[in-house]
Amino acid sequence: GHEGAVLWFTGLSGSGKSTVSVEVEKALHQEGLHTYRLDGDNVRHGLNSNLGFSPADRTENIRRIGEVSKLMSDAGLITLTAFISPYKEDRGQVRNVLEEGEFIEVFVKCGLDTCEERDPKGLYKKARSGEITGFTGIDAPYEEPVDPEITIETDKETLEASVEKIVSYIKARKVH
Ligand code: GGZ
Repeated sequence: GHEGAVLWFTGLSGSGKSTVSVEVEKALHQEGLHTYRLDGDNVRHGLNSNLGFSPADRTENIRRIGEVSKLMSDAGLITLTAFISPYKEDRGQVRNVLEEGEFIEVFVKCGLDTCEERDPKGLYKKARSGEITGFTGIDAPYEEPVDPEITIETDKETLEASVEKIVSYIKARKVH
């Protein structure tokens, strides 16, 4: 049986990937499901501490996270990942290393204007002023998912509604 799965959140900085994934994890726990969450705090400071934000480094970041997610999913966990993962091809590669139905792409859709208004770490401001370069959405690309399993719109719907969409998808999922 394949009880594990990977909820792969993708979206701009400030779109709400972390916030939503934290709340989804809480809700899944209440359903008695076992989870693990991967995000910048536990991955970019450890496993991927040798990687920056060049296109090649982002690709390698996503590849490693994909492989780790596969192991965790094999262990039966619902794994939640919260990385920008800006390249369509890189996300497609992760989908390819997982089994059919195991990869659940969650597009965290949010207008750049809203992300920039939120700017929780002041990074958009630095990117606009040129203090940092190669920032996603400003002078580095974000390639939107074409056919994601789930789309949430954090600038249009409540956090509760976004969480409910994802949790109901997981509950309805057929485990082969
Ligand atoms: C985008 C950057 C950059 C650049 C640092 N571009 O809002 P945050 O701070 O917490 O989320 C961003 C995070 C992105 O790391 P990921 O591992 O998710 O990126 S990727 O999937 O593209 O590999 C932001 C911060 O790191 N950050 N520099 N240049 N975000």
